[in-house]
Amino acid sequence: MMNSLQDWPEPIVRVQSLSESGLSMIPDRYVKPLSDRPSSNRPENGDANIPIIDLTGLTDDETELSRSTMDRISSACRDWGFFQVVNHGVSPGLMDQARETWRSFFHLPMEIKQAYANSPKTYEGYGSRLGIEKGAILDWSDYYYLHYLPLTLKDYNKWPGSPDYCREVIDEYGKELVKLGGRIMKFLSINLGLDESHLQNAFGGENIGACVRVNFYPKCPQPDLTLGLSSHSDPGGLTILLPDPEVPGLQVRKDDRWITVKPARHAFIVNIGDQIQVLSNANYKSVEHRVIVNSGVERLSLAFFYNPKSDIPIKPIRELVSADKPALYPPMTFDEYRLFIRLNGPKGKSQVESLKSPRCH
Ligand SMILES: O=C(O)CCC(=O)C(=O)O
Repeated sequence: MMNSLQDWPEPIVRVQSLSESGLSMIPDRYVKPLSDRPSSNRPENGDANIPIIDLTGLTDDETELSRSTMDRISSACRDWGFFQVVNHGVSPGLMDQARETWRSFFHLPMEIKQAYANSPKTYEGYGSRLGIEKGAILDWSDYYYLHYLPLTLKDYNKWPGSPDYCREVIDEYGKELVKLGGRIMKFLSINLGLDESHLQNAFGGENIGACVRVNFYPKCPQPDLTLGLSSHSDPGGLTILLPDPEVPGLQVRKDDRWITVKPARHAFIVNIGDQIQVLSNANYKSVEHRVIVNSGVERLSLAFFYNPKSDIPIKPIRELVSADKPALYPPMTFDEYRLFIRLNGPKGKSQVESLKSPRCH
């Protein structure tokens, strides 16, 4: 297994270089089968959006505003698996700085970026594909992936050295996002009827993992034939996404439609990952999402993954298991779990579904 993760099955092509070469047709290996193309589904309801939740009212006191905000978070977790948060406590200036720092990185000369080229062993660094299946149809994006926590995995040498303030900005951003992640974990825990630190403790308490994936979606001459990121659910705990404020692209599955997220100003997009689906015994669902691209303008997003400690077994929380609702998933560590996506790439929700105990079908 480990050997098969040593290297990519084919030479890596940077999507940004393809885009900048000015080609008018995309190469075949980016052309999706008809059923996966952006327009293959029922047209979306143009006004629909994921819930936008203002966290201002969330105080420790049991005020009405506080209760109604908690109820809105609860419904969003059950009905959508996704919501946007505003007034979340992270400074808008830091959000803009983080995004623009990464934009500067992606606009550096290719030789500089290539020094950080990644391998499928840890995925850390500058990458252009997920999964190592030879001949796979690829997504129209490049990315940068790095570990922020635990400290034993944090390695500045694998973080960009330029722009020269890049590492400092990532550190500052990471610190704020760990704080926000911890707060959201409390809300979810209380809403599940648990003690406020129960979910966090199930993640390993202070010893969580945290990673960043910066997605760069270059302009695409034939956006109707491909996707920037194929449909997937996030394998980790919680994802806190900083979207591109100017360019929509993220689509969330709602029943049999794809809803395009309209980002609110200085909002984060929060979504439930597979590990919380498992811990909550499917009270909360990790929902499939994908990214569409366009011919006019590039798009950049920062995904912050707030994950359980990677070597502890994750299984449905005892309080959420009953005779009526038996445990839907067997225990599995996050290390074991994420090998699937590292080998197979984004594949809808096939992994978490395949884990379900047979007696529950
Ligand atoms: O670019 C986006 O808006 C979404 C990115 C995403 O789904 C991911 O990084 O897992």
